Amino acid sequence: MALLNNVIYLENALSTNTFLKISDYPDRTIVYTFDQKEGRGREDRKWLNFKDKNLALSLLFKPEENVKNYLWYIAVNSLALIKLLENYGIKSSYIKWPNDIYIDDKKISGILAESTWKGQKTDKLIIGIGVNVNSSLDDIKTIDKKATSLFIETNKVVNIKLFTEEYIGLLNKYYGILLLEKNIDYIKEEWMNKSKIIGKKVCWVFNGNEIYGEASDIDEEGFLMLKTESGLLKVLSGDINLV
Ligand code: BT5
Repeated sequence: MALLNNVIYLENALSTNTFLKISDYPDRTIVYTFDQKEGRGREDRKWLNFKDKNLALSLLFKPEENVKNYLWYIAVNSLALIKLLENYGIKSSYIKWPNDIYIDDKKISGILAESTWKGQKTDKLIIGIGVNVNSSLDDIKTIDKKATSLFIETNKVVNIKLFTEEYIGLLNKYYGILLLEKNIDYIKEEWMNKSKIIGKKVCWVFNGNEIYGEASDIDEEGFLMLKTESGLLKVLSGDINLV
């Protein structure tokens, strides 16, 4: 039986992450829609969706043990998408640590990981991903950052339903490696391979601060290590930009 076998399609939703947060579904439920009306990004930013052209998909986990951080989950979602994009002929997509997928300097996908707690215990872990599948150049122009879609990159309209089924298939594969085989080494290696920032000069932006350094490694917990003039720093949040 597939690991993620409870899959719910919604005609529309305000936000698939919020939907899972406020409702009561079992561990390993997937919810998706092609019409998300109020998609959320990190730090109260907005995630734009273009009706019937974009995928908004969220996964619910109800872990038995507290999850120290969500980075391996974000990694799995990213690796599954990169593999799928490869299957559609795009060989150059990469991870902008920790939660974005880019092609060149354009964002095609973003991930929002959230949790809810019952006392000291993680109750829900929700990993939501938005993917620009068939959005047009005109759609993308309304986004305040450089962005792209699978359609723009390949000039072919994609069957979004099939794309989603294939993505769920790959999520099953990669979550199997993380949660059943518990092979974090494999996920870490693949994640580093697809990250393109290891060994490069980057700028870490957080709370209005900017720190420059070299992205040197991803540690055992999935955090990025930044080599700076004042020593090695562990990047816990914020954004990393190539310089
Ligand atoms: C993210 O935040 O990139 C996380 C996006 C997560 C969306 C999914 S959809 C399913 C689930 N349900 C939700 O409500 N959310 C999740 P962040 O790194 O903060 O980036 C947000 C920024 O990306 C915005 O401020 C824009 O600059 C840009 N952006 C917004 N919509 C975009 C789009 N469709 N394509 C590319 N970039 C976009």
